[in-house]
Amino acid sequence: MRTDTPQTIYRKDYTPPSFWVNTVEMGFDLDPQATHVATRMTLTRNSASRSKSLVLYGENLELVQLRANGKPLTKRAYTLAHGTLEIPNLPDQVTLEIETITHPELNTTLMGLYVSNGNFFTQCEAEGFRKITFFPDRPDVMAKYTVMLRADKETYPVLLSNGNLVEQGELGDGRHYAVWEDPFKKPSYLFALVAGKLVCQEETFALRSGREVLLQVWVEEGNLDKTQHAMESLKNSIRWDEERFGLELDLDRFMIVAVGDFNMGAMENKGLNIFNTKYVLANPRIATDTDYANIEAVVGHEYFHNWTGNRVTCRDWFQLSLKEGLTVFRDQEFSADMIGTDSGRAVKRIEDVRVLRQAQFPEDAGPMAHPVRPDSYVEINNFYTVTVYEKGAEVVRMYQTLLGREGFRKGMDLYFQRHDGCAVECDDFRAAMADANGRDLSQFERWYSQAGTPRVKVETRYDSDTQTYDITLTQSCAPTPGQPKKLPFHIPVAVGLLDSRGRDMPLHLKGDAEGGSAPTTMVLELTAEKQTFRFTGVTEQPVPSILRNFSAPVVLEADYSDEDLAFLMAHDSDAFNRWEAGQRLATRRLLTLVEAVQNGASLEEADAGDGMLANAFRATLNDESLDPAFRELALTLPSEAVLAEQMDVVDPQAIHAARQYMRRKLASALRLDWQVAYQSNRTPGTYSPDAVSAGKRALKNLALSYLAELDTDEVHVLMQAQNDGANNMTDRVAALSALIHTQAPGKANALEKFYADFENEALVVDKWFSLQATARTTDVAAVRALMRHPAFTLKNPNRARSLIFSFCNGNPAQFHAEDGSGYAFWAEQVIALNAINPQVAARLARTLDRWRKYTPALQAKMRAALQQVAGAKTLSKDVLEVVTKSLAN
Ligand code: B3K
Ligand code: ZN
Repeated sequence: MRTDTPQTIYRKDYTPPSFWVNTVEMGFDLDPQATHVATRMTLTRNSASRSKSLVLYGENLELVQLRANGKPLTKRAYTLAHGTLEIPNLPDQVTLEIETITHPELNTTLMGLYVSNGNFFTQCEAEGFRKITFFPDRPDVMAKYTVMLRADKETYPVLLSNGNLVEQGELGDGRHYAVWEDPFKKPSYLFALVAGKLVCQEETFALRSGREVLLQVWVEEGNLDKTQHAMESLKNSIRWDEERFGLELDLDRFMIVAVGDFNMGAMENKGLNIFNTKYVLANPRIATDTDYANIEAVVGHEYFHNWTGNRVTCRDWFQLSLKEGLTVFRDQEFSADMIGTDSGRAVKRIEDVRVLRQAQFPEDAGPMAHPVRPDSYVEINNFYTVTVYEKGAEVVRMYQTLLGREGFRKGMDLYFQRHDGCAVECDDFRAAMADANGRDLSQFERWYSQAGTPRVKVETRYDSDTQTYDITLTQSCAPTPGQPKKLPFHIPVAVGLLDSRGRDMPLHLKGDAEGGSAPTTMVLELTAEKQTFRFTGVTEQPVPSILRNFSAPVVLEADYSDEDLAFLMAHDSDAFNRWEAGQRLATRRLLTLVEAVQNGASLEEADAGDGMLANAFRATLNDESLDPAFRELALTLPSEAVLAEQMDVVDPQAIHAARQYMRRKLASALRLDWQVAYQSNRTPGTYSPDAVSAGKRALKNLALSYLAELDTDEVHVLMQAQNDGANNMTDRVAALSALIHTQAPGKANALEKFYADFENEALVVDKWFSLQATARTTDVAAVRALMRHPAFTLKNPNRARSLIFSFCNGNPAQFHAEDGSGYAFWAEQVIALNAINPQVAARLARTLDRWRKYTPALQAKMRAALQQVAGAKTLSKDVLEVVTKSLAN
């Protein structure tokens, strides 16, 4: 916590460290009140550095002793101010010994060493290691670590750290110790320790090379019935990285540990991944299909970091997307490959693009917009964003789209060949891709340096005389903070042409060599501001399918007619664009209705006689050739957040009213079809989270949620029966969520029973809170009442997110109540959280960053709430950065 004006860090100011660290030995005497840490490191002066002094960082530490080459340093031999310890006049080779004390139990920030439910955990990325000891805590300083943990044996029977267990034993007086050695050099942010009462599921696993490794999933006692899926996911991840990228696990032991108090999803510490329980624990009773899929993705993600992040790491935190964008891309591909089918891959792609549009496009258009490789930050933790992660993954995906799978693999191979064991930059990755494929990717650099979502406008012209078809693409990108003008991006645009029967036409691009069979999808490379691509031999007027599989993270402006969209929705061989066409059609209708609401017109009149959307939806719903999972996505209307993005001035109430009207309309127009879909997509028998069963449940439960809009006795019975008879959490939650949106007589009971059934399952209690937080009838007063529930606490991030974040981000119509009560509530919670956990508080602070996009009346109230937070007496730099940037002109 600081009150002085926080410093901005710039990428251009990077300088190499004055010393390298070769080895680090650490001894921990673990005690929740005061943990004593003794660190011995050997350092070598970096001849390439111009600065003479050794710079170490430390936060909230008591410095007990400092010795250089065995001699204590007096206070005159160093300076210590603002978390920086500077030691001048050291020899070129030096051994430094540091003793510090930290107070884990008082540490509510969940960074550094902290206590959760009586056990010790650490979180060091990005700058948490400096809360454990003084250290050159920056990712380009990589060292070999040996760690000795000492603690009371009864209270802390399990002692874990990175790498291999090399020794353990008794210390007398009821204490014991363990020594861990990590054979690989690593930056301090990958350090971890865990100590406490934990149990594990373990297995030995044979790598492709034949080497056997030990895999462990550690949890609190009582949770061993929930580790199987994480273990399976880990084994699948190891196999996948061997097969797809030829990358093998480099350690003899790989551990996953689950912790209930955690700021994010999980952390890739070398050999000792620490996970939020949400991304480990699963069984059919407590976890939904989505939970199962998320666990697989996050286990994969953290495992894949072992190469992309750990073996090759980041030179500085501006390069964060080097490891995060790449690793998200890898986990997306892994999940898609685990489903295995083409249509399954498309479903996964649609889900990923939905996240991008719902969260990243708004970020790119708001005051916190930043390039994938940012140029500056105040608090690095604020830059673990959807831009760095998800847009970063899109950037990596574009290499694969441009170079092909094989070309991409060649680039990856060269990247590891060149940089294994090093801390590098995004530019090094791009260079490896370019050099391995003999391609010039210099313009592609702009994806890293320019913020904002490019817009690509499409114009087409068919000439029946010459049988040519022209596609003209024009790109532009709106200004973002600090970047008024943008240069053209290198954009891969995958296109196909459909004939009048909906079949793919063979593509011949003018100027391309003929020969071989003509492709039906072609990647056009848009590099100029405006470019025309001419197709020849086009025998009839086609309907173009543009940006297939979402080949670039752009907004596509194409003036399709309604008929074209319905046609593409019915015929496009590209499943992504098939989905996209339906979403466009629905968005168009919904925006018309929003306008009607705003003008006080009747929605029935505005919509009179228009059956096009309902007919298209019906055709999709009943098309048995399509996967249920795809149908579920296609029949889900664009979210209120996505609709808001389409408007110049956002009116949350009008959006909500229009979308609800459309849901009711589709519910009654397709009533019989929903009923049939409900019945025919049941999944009787033993629960399995596989993609086919999950897809059926998703479609069945979508049908239930539409039917719930009708609020009839018949539907009440259906929901109640599902609620009472469900043998898995997916169906149980879906039934309860449908129930609470109706007048069903059993709804209050069902809510109570759900709590009673699961009150000892923290992750399910989170679901119980978030279901209520996002219910249409839940207003601020109801949320405040829920906060008084004995199970609620702000201190646990999952719980805070389940209620407060769910309400502020997931219930727009109530949160944006006209009286501003939602904003006042938000300000209160940001300030309260700031005192406990700045990282979590700063995430919540982001909720209002797009205040300028709302109606003037809402804007004024939002600004007042932001100012209230900005004016709070003590504010972390995390929250201060967000509110300051939000309010800036
Ligand atoms: N690398 C971590 C994120 C750390 C966040 C620090 N505030 C998890 C991940 O992306 O895998
Ligand atoms: Zn990551």
